[in-house]
Amino acid sequence: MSDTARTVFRTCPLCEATCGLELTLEGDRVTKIRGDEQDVFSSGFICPKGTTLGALHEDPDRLRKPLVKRDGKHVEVEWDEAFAAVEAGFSRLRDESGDESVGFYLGNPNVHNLAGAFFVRPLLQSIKTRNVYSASTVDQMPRHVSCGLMYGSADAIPVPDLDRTDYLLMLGANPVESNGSLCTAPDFPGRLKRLRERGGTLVVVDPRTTRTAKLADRHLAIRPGTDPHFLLAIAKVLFDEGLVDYGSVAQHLEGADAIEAAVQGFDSERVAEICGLDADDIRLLARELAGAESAAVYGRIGVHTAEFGTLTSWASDLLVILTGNFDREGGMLFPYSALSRKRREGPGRGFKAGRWQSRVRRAPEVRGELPIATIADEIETEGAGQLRGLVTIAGNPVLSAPNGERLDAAFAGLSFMVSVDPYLNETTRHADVVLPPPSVLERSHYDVAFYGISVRNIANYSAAVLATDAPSEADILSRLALIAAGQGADADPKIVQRMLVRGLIEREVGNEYSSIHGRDADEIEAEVGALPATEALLDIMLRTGPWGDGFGSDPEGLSLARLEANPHGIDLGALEPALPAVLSTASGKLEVFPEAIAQDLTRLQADFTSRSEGPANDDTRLCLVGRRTVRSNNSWMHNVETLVRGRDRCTLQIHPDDATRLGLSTGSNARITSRVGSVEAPIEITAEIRRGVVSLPHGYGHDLRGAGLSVASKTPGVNSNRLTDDQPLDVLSGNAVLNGIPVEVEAATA
Ligand SMILES: Nc1nc2c(c(=O)[nH]1)N[C@H]1C(S)=C(S)[C@@H](COP(=O)(O)OP(=O)(O)OC[C@H]3O[C@@H](n4cnc5c(=O)[nH]c(N)nc54)[C@H](O)[C@@H]3O)O[C@H]1N2
Ligand SMILES: Nc1nc2c(c(=O)[nH]1)N[C@H]1C(S)=C(S)[C@@H](COP(=O)(O)OP(=O)(O)OC[C@H]3O[C@@H](n4cnc5c(=O)[nH]c(N)nc54)[C@H](O)[C@@H]3O)O[C@H]1N2
Ligand code: SF4
Ligand SMILES: [Mo]
Repeated sequence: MSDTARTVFRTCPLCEATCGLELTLEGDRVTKIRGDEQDVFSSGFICPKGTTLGALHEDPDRLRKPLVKRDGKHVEVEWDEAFAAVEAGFSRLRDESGDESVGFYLGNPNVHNLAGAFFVRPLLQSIKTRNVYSASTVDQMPRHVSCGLMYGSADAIPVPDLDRTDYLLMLGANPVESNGSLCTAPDFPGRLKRLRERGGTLVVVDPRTTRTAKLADRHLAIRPGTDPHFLLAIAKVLFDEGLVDYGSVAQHLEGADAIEAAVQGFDSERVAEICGLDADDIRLLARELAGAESAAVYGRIGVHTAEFGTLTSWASDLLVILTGNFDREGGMLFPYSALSRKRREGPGRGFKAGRWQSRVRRAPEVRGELPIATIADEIETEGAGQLRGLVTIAGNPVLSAPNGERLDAAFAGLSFMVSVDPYLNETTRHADVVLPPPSVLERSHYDVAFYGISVRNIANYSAAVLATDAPSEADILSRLALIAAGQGADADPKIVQRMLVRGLIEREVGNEYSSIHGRDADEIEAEVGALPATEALLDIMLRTGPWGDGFGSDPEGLSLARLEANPHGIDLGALEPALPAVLSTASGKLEVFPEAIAQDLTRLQADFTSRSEGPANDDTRLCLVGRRTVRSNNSWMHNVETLVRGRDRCTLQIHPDDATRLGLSTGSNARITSRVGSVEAPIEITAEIRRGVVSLPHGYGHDLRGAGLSVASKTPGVNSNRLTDDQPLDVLSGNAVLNGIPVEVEAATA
């Protein structure tokens, strides 16, 4: 290391794993990134994406200045001009068609960013619109809904006690490539290996023999879309064989009496047939789950982005509850993050969805959002309330949402669009104004969301590595909020920021359960007054949280200052049982068989009947599933040269028997056609996929005119979401169905 070099530590914000990084810099240049061996959580683990923070910062395609579209072309402008253009666009929209005609789409990186955590909400509140959409409805919304119904809060999400469990049943997840989701655990692969080293068992249910499946004791290559039937068949075996034992949660359960009757239809033999599995495996799994010292069940994208996503999420927790593994060491536990609000026993407000419906398809609202799969309907369908203007923040729905081609055309027809994004991507190329936030090195970081779904309680704050004169993303979002609220393009973003800080303090001093209840709000505000708003908000939340210093009441407790003094993070320990205090259902109980689930079960029973009788069992009818590879991150990191180098990863995986039957050979292309679209992709013949199933990764298709991704466009791949259908939804959550799509495959002619 040269004399001028310096080392900094920061958490990687790119995925849910929250790895600690050690960065070496010469001046403003990152010369090396490796895993931070002293990080309390990741202990030096890093994946290939973690080394690219410098490349992302330096990427010449990353926007440094706002863009405004003139005569169909994007040109760079100064910030004031860009905000003035936003103001003009918003006023025109509102005059022409009212607030409801403005919509929002919030993409995934919002949850990886403090600005997204704190400053999106005031923006949404500044306009009276129900047109709010996000990546959650192509992702985890089913899990929010099942947890909301069962535990009372959509954010009370139990996670497998990965480091202590003796048995893990995993469905539709591939953490060796994805590094885990809704289960924050840096070095997930290492943790799975250690599970087996200590004598534990890993079972993976996935139509593909993934790298995770290769680590498992057992791999069951299930037919896509049949996981809920499979899980309920296991539940039935537990009842039939007298293996149900609720353990210590029994006293907290509501609705348990009705479960046995409800699962009677899911006979192992019949279910095994539709799943394409062996009934003995179903029975074995039931006995193993019941017999294990401790056990957890974990499902992810493959089972959530499916027609019965919510039901499946419920059924996976149900098995944990039936076998006495809920809320106990080695089973499933609720994280208690440093930003949690303190828990208290007794009935809560419970979870409600469907407070309003989407205009065209009448899809129910969930968590204040409508399904992204219906946004094209709202844009295309004329009449009062038609969606005419859109703000996208950190998203790329043209590539990430179903029926991408239709969506692309719909966006082109909008009257006004603003995007907050560092890239001119397939979606933001439609924007009239693009507002780029500073780079990943130019912002501070704390994983607000992910420490709430983490396998240990951790707190870790990273200061910005490099300074910048450009507006922070907090400033950009605040200025948008002020414009939307009619305060004009020149209003000072500090107005919004001070309001947020003051509002939080006043809520805390007014809350009888807060550690600063009754304190003087001015005094608290003075204590955080010197900090930027983002840091002030974080500091207040940390200090009034369950581990906080209470602004003096517990001098040993957490504060931002304490985190700054601990650049490798602070480990607050393993997860602990949280019942009943974690429950906030209206009954104050764990609603193990919620009414909404009971109703949806009739839909599953109908599906079961049609699958048993119909052609769904015929493996010559192909269906499409997705996949992830470790070197990519949804749609937006294909512009990093080191990640996309080498072989084409956007291939159609197909089983040798299917390839032979269809006359497909390696080295040529296949044409894949679904109800909504058709694409061509290179063929990859592999026995590591179930017969009857083909797989394409998502996030590709970088060949659309007008985007500015020079590296990605050299190996564009195809958009798998031109095949996924925007019509079927998981009814309870509004989540899109991205797996198990019926397709036809043939040799491409050209
Ligand atoms: N490298 C990389 N890492 C990422 C991302 C990325 O794009 N690339 N994205 C991040 C994000 S936003 C998320 S949400 C997480 C997702 O994290 P994971 O859920 O682990 O994601 P996938 O790797 O897509 O795993 C889904 C698996 O489900 C299987 N599957 C498909 N259909 C079915 C089915 O019907 N039943 C069953 N049992 N399995 C099925 C697929 O074959 C696939 O292996 O990853 C995060 N991490
Ligand atoms: N077929 C299929 N489709 C899928 C999935 C699947 O498994 N199969 N997975 C789904 C899942 S789990 C997800 S999460 C979605 C993701 O869907 P989206 O969130 O819509 O898409 P991303 O590709 O994550 O795009 C993120 C955008 O955020 C920008 N960005 C990055 N960092 C920042 C930042 O700090 N600030 C701002 N303002 N912008 C930033 C990037 O430039 C990029 O344009 O895709 C979904 N789509
Ligand atoms: S696993 Fe996720 S958090 Fe860890 S280095 Fe890779 S991208 Fe970053
Ligand atoms: Mo996601």
